Amino acid sequence: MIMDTTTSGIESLVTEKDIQQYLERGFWISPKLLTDEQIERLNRAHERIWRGEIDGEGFYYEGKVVETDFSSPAIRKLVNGWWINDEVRLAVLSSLIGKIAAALMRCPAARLWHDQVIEKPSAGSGPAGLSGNVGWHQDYAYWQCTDTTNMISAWVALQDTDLANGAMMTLVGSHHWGILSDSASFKDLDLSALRHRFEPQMTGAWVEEPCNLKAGQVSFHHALCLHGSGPNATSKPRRCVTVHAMPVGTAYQRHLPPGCKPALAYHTNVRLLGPRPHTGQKFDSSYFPLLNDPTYEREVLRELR
Ligand SMILES: O=C(O)CCC(=O)C(=O)O
Repeated sequence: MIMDTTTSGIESLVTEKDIQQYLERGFWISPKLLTDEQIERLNRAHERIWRGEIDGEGFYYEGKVVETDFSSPAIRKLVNGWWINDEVRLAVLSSLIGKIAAALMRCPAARLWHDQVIEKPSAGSGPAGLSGNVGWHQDYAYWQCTDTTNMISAWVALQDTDLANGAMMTLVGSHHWGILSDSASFKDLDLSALRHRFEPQMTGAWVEEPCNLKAGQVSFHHALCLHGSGPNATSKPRRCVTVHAMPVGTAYQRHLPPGCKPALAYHTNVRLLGPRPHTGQKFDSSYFPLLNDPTYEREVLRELR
């Protein structure tokens, strides 16, 4: 894409054609959205997080980070890094990502559902095995307590990323297949077994596409888009921050949609609605902020001009 640096807004970064592509294919890859300095700062943020350092006076969303086994190639992740790290907070609440997410969801504005800080360590010199994999899954399989499937994930690359270091892969058009059964399968590491699980439910062809990203590019995928990833066969960690977002006005739903197991009708975010949540109650408190912090947007647009 050619940047129109004469305009000052986000419209120069995501066009109507890009939005159509997202709606057809279920994902869209942005141009570089972070400056080199921001990428460097987020890499340092990762290191601080994995050392157990926290900013501010608050607490972890899911309790203290478990002791990390740095020799394991298994993925490590922290949910809601923005609660405890200032740099992650800036990136996650960025209006740059928020406005693009809203444009792709075709809604007036986006709110944060939650974030994830994810590191896929190097598989080392031995055979990679399955332990660094992320199983083919649909994000909405975990989010069925919300009243819309029109949710989105922004995967922010903190290094050049391709299949060699375990890039995410998406299945083209799979968001048109609806919610599949047993697709809360992030932790099922056998990608070919999962393909066998999903093939009978598919209403289109199995077309994998790697999300090849330069550092600072962001891939946006629909909550029903099947995606997963393989091992990191390089010597360096593969790092990202993911921003999971929803349209303003998204509300809680208690009813169990067909095929939804009771455990999946619950999400830890539901407790943030208070002790007696009710169907129709909006996820609109400060736990689910509007994605409108202009800091990153200012810095990036300044650099582009
Ligand atoms: O980092 C990965 O390989 C998977 C991330 C993911 O599942 C997501 O961002 O929704």
